Formats: sequence, C-alpha cells, structure tokens
Amino acid sequence: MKPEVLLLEPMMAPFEERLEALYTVHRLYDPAQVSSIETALPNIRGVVTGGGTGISNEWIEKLPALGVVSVNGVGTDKVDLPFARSRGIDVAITAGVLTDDVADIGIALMLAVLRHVPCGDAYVRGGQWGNEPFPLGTSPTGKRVGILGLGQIGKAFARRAEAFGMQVRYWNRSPVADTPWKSCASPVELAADSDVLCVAIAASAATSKVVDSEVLRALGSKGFVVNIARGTVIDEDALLAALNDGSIAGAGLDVFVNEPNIREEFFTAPNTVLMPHQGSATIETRLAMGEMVLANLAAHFGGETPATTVN
Ligand code: 8YV
Repeated sequence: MKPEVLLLEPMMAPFEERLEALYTVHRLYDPAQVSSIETALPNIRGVVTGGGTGISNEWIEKLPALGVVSVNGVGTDKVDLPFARSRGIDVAITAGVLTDDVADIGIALMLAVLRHVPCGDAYVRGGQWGNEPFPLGTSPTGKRVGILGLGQIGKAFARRAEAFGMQVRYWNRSPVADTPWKSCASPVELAADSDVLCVAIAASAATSKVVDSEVLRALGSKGFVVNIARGTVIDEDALLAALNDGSIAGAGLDVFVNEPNIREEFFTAPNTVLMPHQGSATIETRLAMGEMVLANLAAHFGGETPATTVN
C-alpha cells in the first residue's frame, strides 16, 4: 500500500509525477477531489505545502495519521511548530537552496523602484517617449542599506548590495557574529541610518508589524522599503499611508498580507513596484526545492527524521 499524501499547493510537473509513483496523492486545491479527500483524511500520513500556505491547526486536527509536513519553502510562519511537535509531526523545509534567488528578487525590486523600471516600460509602450519627460531615478551607489533580519537571505542581499557600492548596516533579533557590517540597536535606529530598508526577517508573532509607522518615519521621505520576507512583518496600514503622503519615497514588495487577495490600495500606491511572491520562483531553485521536498518525505517514510526538520 502506497502512503497517502495531501498536496496543499501544486508542484512542478516532474515532482507531481514522482509523487504519484510513490504515494497516493490527494490535491486539496483541486475542486474535483473535495469529496474523495473527505474520506481519505484518516489515512493521510504526509502533507506537502508551500511556505506561504502552510497548514492550519484545524487541518492538522483532521489528519490523525499525519507524521510529516514537507514545506516547499523556508517560511514556517503558517505552521504552528510546537503544535505539530505535540502531535509527533515533523515539519521539514527546503533550507539553503532558495537564498540566492530571494536575495536577487530583492535587488531587482530595489533597482526597479530606484530607477523607475516598470514606469519606463509603460512609458515606452505607451508612446510617451519624446512627448513627455521621464523622471530622474535614485542611484544606489554610495547609499546606506539597512538589513532587517540578518539571516542567510539578509546576508545574501547585503553582499549583493555591496557590489552596487552600498554601505551595509543591520538589525537582528539575536547577535550575529562574524559580520563586517555595522549593527544597529533597534529597527528604528536601523531605519534612521538607512536609505534603503531591506526587510528579510522571518515572520513570527514576535516580528509581526516590526516595520511600523515609527520605523517608516525614521526611514524618512528619501527612504525606500524592500520586502522579501512576509507581508505580516510590515504594518500595511502604516506603509500605505507613508507611501501616499510621501513620508517614504517608495517600496518594492514581493510579499503581502493575505496573498493573493492583497489590498487594492497597493495597485495605486505611488513609487511602488509589486511582485506576486516570486522570490524562490526560478526553474533552478524550484527544482532544488522539489528534490528536498521529496527527500524529506522519503526520509520520513523510511523511518528517519527528515534532515531539515525545524520543530
Ligand atoms: C515560496 C516561500 O514562494 O520559502 C518560502 O517560505 O514563501 C517561497 O519560497 C513558497 O514556499 C512556494 O509555495
């Protein structure tokens, strides 16, 4: 008998094929499977989900045989890790393989907003070139970048920013050893000492809305926000207000509260570049992530603890 596995979001086709070969696969997002999943719930022993999707405690409670949640991502803010542990469930992630691509999307957003790339594209396509002036951009060279959350992704962004001639400083919840960069005492102090604030902090109850109106005020009217972490770590009311009244200069955002049904005010926010949560979304990285998702499932069903278990 093949173990039964529940997919909460789709994977690349080759991985879905390999999953089908090894497991009986149920897909929660497939409307055609709603009634068959209901009867399968007591037998489901593994879940595959995304970092942005996670799994709720209500769903975990519906799955009495569940032993492993294999997250196709690194964020675990949508999984109650102690609760999963209390039920003997291993939660495993795709550690390490997406760091560079997430940092890259941060750099892409920073340059896009500083140099008005989406506006330039619309301007050329719209036939405005030659008819209307195009605004000057802002150079990253010589500017200060503040990294909020100096984990692997924050460090990868910082190294890239240095290649653009930027000076790095950071704030992290716990001390970080062996870094050449200046440490700031608080998020407000970091923002006050930054031209670009790159938000790369892991989301949790402790970091919810860590970027609030005070931090945005400290960043100031010439400051930009880049968010490659989670929407929840920024107070979106405060961010939208700051963008609209010019108390910050702009934002590049890959992540939002309530994706994909984000607040429509973002669509008209000035100097704001939006991406639909694409940090890890390259062919290469999604292949590497898929391998880890499958390896973590295989380890669990082989009687081992998956290598990248985080709870
Ligand atoms: C993915 C992510 O977009 O790693 C994470 O936590 O949010 C992203 O890498 C997501 O996990 C894919 O569903």
